[in-house]
This record gives sequence, C-alpha cells and structure tokens, in this order.
Amino acid sequence: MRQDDGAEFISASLGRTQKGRVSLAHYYTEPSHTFAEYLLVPGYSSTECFPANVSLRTPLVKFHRDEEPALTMNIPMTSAIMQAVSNDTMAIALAKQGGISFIYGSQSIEAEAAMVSRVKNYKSGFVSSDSNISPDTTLGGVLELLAKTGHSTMAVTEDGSANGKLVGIVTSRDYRVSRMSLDTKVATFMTPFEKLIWADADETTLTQANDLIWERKLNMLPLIDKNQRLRYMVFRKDYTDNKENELELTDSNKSYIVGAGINTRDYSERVPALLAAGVDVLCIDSSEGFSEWQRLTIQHIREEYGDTVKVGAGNIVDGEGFRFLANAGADFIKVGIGGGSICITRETKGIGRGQATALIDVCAERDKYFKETGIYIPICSDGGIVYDYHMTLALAMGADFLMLGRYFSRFDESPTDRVMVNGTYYKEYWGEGSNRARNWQRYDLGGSKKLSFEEGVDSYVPYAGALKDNVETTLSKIRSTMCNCGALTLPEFREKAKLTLVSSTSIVEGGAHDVILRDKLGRD
Ligand code: RVP
Repeated sequence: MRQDDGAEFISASLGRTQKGRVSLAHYYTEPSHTFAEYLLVPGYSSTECFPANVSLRTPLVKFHRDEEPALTMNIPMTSAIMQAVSNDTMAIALAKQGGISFIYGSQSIEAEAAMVSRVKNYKSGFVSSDSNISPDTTLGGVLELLAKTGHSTMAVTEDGSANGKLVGIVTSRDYRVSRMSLDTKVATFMTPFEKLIWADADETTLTQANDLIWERKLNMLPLIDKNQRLRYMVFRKDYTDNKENELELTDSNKSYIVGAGINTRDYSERVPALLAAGVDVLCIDSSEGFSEWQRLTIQHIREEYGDTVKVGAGNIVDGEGFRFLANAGADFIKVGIGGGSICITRETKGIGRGQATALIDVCAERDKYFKETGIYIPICSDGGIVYDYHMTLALAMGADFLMLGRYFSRFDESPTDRVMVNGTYYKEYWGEGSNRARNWQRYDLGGSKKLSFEEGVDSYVPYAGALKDNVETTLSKIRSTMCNCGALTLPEFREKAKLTLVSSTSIVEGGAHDVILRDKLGRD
C-alpha cells in the first residue's frame, strides 16, 4: 500500500502546489520482488495431508460471504488471452482438466464467437479433424503436416477441408518414406473410402463409437453426415482420456465452460455476439486496467445485462487499482504488469511492478474489501510464472487462480506452429503487444487505432507435448507442497503458508551445486 512518508517536500527549486507545498512523486518503501525471490517454509502436516486429499477448487467470480460463487474452477489455471495460446482446441483441452481458457479477442468478432461456439458445441470424444489433405496432396505435403501437428492420422477430403466429402484416410502405415518419391499423390496410397469403417454422425453415441472401435480393432472411426461429409473423428487413444477426466469443467448441458477476451472499444457489438455463442465468462483484456475505459465497459455490461454476465477486469498492480476496479463492479481482478515472459512493457515504458509484491499488495486489499463489504473478489495472478513452484507461491500469496501464457503455449493444443531447429522441437509464442499480434485495443489509451510501438516480442518456446501430461505433473507438485504446509484446500493454504524472502546466495544453494552433472562429463 501507499507509504505517505516523504511524499510531501518543501524546496524552492521544485514546482509549488497552491498551498505553497511542493509535491514529489510517491515512493514505495519496499523494493518490488518476483516469485523467484521467495520460498515456502513447511508447517506441520497431519496424516490426512496427502496429495489425493487435496482440493484445488477455487472461485472464478465474486460472491457474497453467505452465497456460493456462480462460477468455480476445479483447478486454479486459466490460459492467457493471446493469439498464440487460447483458441477452441486449447479451451477444450484445459476444460477437460478443470480449468478455463479465455479465447483471444484480437480477432474479428465473428471469428472469436465461432471459437466460443465450437467449444460449447464440442462433444467430448468427438474430434474435429485438424490434419486435412486432399487426394492431390503429395507425400511431401503429408510429412510436412505431420511435422507441424504431430498427428499421423489424416482425413482425405475431396477439397482438403475439415468438413469436406470424405474420400479416404492416410496413416503412417500407408507409406514408406524410404521407398516412395515425395511427389507421390495421396490418392495412390490412401485407404479409400470404400474400405473404411465409418459411422453416422447424427446417430452414433460416443459409447457406440468406442464399441465399434474395439470390435473392429480400429485406431480411428470417422463420423460422416448423409452426404458423406466428414463431421468428427473418434480415436482409440482418447478412450481412456474420455473416461478419466474427473475434474472436467462443464455446464448443466455437459458443454465445456469457456471464457473470452473483450476490449474497451467494440464491447457493444462483441459482447452480444459472444453471449449468443454461449460464452460463460468475459474478461477485459488490457495491459493497464486502472482506467476510465474499463469502468465504462463494465458499466455498459451492467446496464445491458445486470449481474448475469460475468466480467473480469485488469491488469492492476496495487491496492488502489484493485479498489477502482472493485468499485467499478469487476467480477474478478487480474494482477500483473510487465512480468509476462514475452512482455517488454517495463523496458519500453518504465511501468510495472515485481509480480510477487504486486500480488501480495492486491490480495491484502482484497481481504480488506471482503471484511468491509462481505464481498469476495477473486484475484488472478497473470504472467511471470516460470517454474511450477511459482504457481504454488502465487497461490500461497493469495491468488485464487493463475493466468498462464508461456506455460500453455508449449503444448500440442496451442494454436501455433511447431518447428524443428537443430533437432529440437519448439513452438512459436508471441506477445499481444508485438507487431505480429497487432492488438492495439489492448494498449489503446483512447488515441490512434494502431500500435505505436511494440510492448511484446515474437519468440519460440521449447515444445513440451500434451497439455494433460504437463498439467497433471504441475498439479501434483502443487498438491505435494500444500501437504508440506499442512493444507488441503487453497484458502487453508493461504492461511497456513509461511513465506520467506531469499538472498541471492541462498538461491544458488537451491539448485544442484558443487557437483559435476553426469551428462556434462558425457556419461549416461
Ligand atoms: P507469461 O505467462 O509469463 O507468458 O505471461 C502471459 C501474460 O503476459 C498474458 O496473460 C498477458 O497479461 C501478458 N502479455 C501478453 N502479451 C503481452 C505483450 O505483448 N507485452 N503481454
């Protein structure tokens, strides 16, 4: 919070206020810290404290102390409102694990609403084809697509589109790269439609599809409509996945919960389109949220829809910013300026605050507000998570949930291309403030409709495989640390957590040190 000592100063050489006193800038007395500068000190754990007993359930939107929140998540993770992170594929994968994606808003209203609609209409286990080829595609083209998506089963449609007339299937068993020319056309080596086992898209349930897969020993079953157009594919490998997602986050119609980003400019058109597509929660996406534009956006939503439409706001980095957005009516508030991995706002504009300090400050204000009003406003810590343990620290510091960009961008489900450099796979990841994204609305202060300078970079991140595997590992680390602190729920964790700042020398002590790692000596 603000420290007022030293804020007033008398000096003839500085500009005077009306009262003859000179006002100087406000100085926070504490330096601002990042997550990497903190550690948790374990507390007593009882025999009940084991990971399987831990619940990571958390509120997404504000609620009164006597009521239940209208929306909760089963895990405290959301994916960032970014072109390189949150599309419909990501949203479905994350909701299956119990979290929520916010579909990026830096695209046309129609395109964003279409993504939301695909999530809401998705039937678990029925996959829309994302690797599409036509009979004229060459073997070279097949290999290129395989490298890009990692998916070896490709539907061959007449026009090469996801929902075109199905004419065959190609899998890695249909070709031998060493014996065939890369110019060979798919038509000559695909398994043609006449030899495929398929099912009717309108009349087949997931159970029936899975039964057929098992009976006929298939790896994939295509589902087509009356005109032989491809609608979905059901994969054998998804069978276990479809049965195992205990934490998946669905609405009363069994559709996955999904969020979407909006901006402070075109909300009067964008919001109704997203609502018509079935969106569950909105978030104003802005690099700096302590602004009249955010208040006006929330005011418009309240006037049009009352409290039924849930909208988060941000980003802010201190208690004052929190109060402003709380009073404006935000359903949740996002914390973080300049800490994102692709973000250069601090270098470019000199604004921001260390993510840990910002979060601690805002969470203290959230708790104060709760005591005063009985209204609890969830806090989202957005950006700057590097290691899994940073998530645990953020939750201990009071975040109700996290927003992650880089983390999710590394997975199969992110919308970007996977590329190979020197034998290693990477995924593309770029900031919303980069020239590539051109998301001027996120940075707009009411001026010209363009990005005047970049606040983000265009980059690569190491490819990390499937979202499910990574999220499961991350969550098991969080649950384990919570047990070390004697906590089985997130509110209990916050209450019991003991945090310590670490010196730079003790950070060195925290990694492997004073040993020579085996691989450095070239031994296994
Ligand atoms: P990270 O998870 O560290 O990659 O950070 C992601 C966050 O960074 C986003 O949720 C957003 O708040 C912020 N961001 C997105 N684009 C940019 C930029 O171009 N500066 N910053």
